Amino acid sequence: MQDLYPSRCSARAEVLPRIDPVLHRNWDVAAPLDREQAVQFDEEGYLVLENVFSNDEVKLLQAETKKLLADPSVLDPYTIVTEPGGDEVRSIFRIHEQSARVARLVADDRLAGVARFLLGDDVYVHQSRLNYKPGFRGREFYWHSDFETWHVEDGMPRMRALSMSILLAPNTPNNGPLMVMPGSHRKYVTCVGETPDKHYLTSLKKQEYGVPDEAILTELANEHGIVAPVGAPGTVVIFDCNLMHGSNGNITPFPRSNAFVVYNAVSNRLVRPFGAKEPRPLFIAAREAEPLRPVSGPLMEAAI
Ligand SMILES: O=C(O)CCC(=O)C(=O)O
Repeated sequence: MQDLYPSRCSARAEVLPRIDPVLHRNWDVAAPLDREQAVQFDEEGYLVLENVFSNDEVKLLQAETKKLLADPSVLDPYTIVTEPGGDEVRSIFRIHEQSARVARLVADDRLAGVARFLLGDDVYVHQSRLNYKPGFRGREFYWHSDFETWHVEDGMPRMRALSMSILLAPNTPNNGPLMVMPGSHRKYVTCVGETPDKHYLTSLKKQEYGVPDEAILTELANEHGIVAPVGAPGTVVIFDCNLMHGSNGNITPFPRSNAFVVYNAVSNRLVRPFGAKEPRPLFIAAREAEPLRPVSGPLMEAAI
């Protein structure tokens, strides 16, 4: 397959145009978002949906993540990533296959239905993770485009995927919320440096390849600005797979706990990686593209 988004194969970083649309379906009245929301996603590459989940649903999800964090021994050890230089949990991957409640969450129509609309296709879960940014010691996530890594290291052919961050603790300006450069999703920033074997073993703690050039980041930030969408638990932040984003460390006492779900269009399933010898493991990048059947109704203990 032709590589439409080559990266990590030249000595100089470049800014290339995006070939793919952002909104893959035209808006109509039946859409699960209103027209302004669809336009905002198209133009800025992100969208904040407040109060998507009720207080009771949030409590259920918070209890579930507390359980996952409290007893990592019941989890697949490969899916647990600790903070660099520490043993506190930074991320737990593949949470929808390790928890029935999270499996129900990722299929929820309020998430999967919106992903289907924006991506104009059936969707499947490419990746899920809990990013727990502990108080005092939670470290940053450096600037990156997810798509660059998913393309080079996983073999995602086109820009037809998105992430949803489900806020499970207050995300404030102080505790390391997600930061995005609105509009940056329309440019593809290539990176320098051949991907080493088993790069994921270090990159999930701290990324050293697939890192954008500082001069390009400066240009993008000057042109697009930086926004940090904050919100209460139950808020959902949706962002395009090629949006430049990152987050600062958390030196406040208040942990920041967000569940991330990456939906990919089934027509965009993974092929051979475009810039790595071996694909990353399945807990980071699913290679089966079984379409999700969205489920409606509240998340309830008894129903899970
Ligand atoms: O959790 C965060 O603040 C950022 C996470 C992120 O950038 C990612 O998972 O790709």
